[in-house]
Amino acid sequence: MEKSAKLGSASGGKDYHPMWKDLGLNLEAHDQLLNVLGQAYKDIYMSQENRPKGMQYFDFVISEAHGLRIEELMETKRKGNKVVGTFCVYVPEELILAVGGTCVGLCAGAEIGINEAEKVLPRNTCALIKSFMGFKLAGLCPYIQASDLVVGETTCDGKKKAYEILNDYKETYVMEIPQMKTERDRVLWRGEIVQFKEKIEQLTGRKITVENLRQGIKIANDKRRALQRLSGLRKATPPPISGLDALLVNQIAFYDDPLRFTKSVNDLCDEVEDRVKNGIGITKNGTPRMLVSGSPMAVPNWKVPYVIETSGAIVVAEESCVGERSTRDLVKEDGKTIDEMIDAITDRYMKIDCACFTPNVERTDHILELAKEFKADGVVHYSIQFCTPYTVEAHKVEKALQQKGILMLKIETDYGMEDMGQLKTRIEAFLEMIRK
Ligand code: BJ8
Repeated sequence: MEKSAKLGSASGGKDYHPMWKDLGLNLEAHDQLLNVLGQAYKDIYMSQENRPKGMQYFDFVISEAHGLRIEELMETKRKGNKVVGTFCVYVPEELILAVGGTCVGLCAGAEIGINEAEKVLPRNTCALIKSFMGFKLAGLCPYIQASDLVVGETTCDGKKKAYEILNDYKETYVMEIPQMKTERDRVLWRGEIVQFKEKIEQLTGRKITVENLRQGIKIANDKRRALQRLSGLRKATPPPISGLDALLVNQIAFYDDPLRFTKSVNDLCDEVEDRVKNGIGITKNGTPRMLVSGSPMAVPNWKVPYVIETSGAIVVAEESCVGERSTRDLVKEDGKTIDEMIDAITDRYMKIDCACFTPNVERTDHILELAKEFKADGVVHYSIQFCTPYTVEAHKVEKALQQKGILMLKIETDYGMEDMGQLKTRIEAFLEMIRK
């Protein structure tokens, strides 16, 4: 991708309407979405000061998220490769990459399309689920339109029941995720991965071999390594990059070309590393450092970090699937047979500590570790409204943090902007408590 487009414009100058029409998007509503997104991006991202220059690449990717990136996906499809759309970090990307496929995270972070979603889903469904359903039903997500297959998972009840409805509009293959982490659950999950491998082979007409799977594992691991490197640099005092920018990089990881993305993150890290060496920060020393923990924040869900960072604090880490939870663990790369590689993939994914699991003590332990490593002054626990797993688990998290003397603020919100003022008041009051 050339870095020449107008930053923050959601179309980059070229007219993609013919492509969007071919994909079956609702052109009028989609134009409105891009206008809203372009404006929000300018207000939230381009207003930040002192950003690393390396963020220009990610600004550009965002500006072309529905344009050039979709063109690239259509091009790879013309060459006979497949595009697989997903909603969860449990879907093993390695198997898709092995056969030259592309794995993309589907649109699920905006309120638009909600009226359509509420025609088929109860109103009190979490915003992420309503969002993906709304994007599909309102004809707004070019990624789902470009996907040859959508892969869902039996994580929370809302998602697994919504996939039954989504399947009426787009073929949705569902992976069964266990609810516990005993040996029996591992056996179930390994079986699911083997079955998914067969599904991908059938979809692409290509065999997964030791060589191509090794390559798939390496590509996915390299991406995670680059994101781990960026995360590690945020431990510095003062923090060298804003939480908003780091979140953006993690969000883009779900749909950019993985090789180009990894290189761009490493380039950004080189620059950020220099900042750390020279003591250059994005904020002054003494700015309260926040760990945000909980439900994932899909593009363009920037509300909570935006409010935190415009209220005098900085986000230093995200304990979330768009953050540490999806980048922390690597797949072992020393497997010599397909069976060993499948074992390594099984083990890596079994470590994901989604609140859909019970018990889920690993997550609480990780939050405590992160709070310590990143020298967090407080934790903002974020649950998407009506997300039972994270909202209920917040109680255990708060108790564990209290025992360590770390303050936590519980936030439950949707994708709407109506509660921005109220959130700001609560976050400012929380920061006041921390400063005392
Ligand atoms: S591994 S966090 S990406 S399921 S917010 S839809 S849990 S009601 S998104 Fe998730 Fe996979 Fe878990 Fe991660 Fe349900 Fe909660 Fe909505 Fe959620």
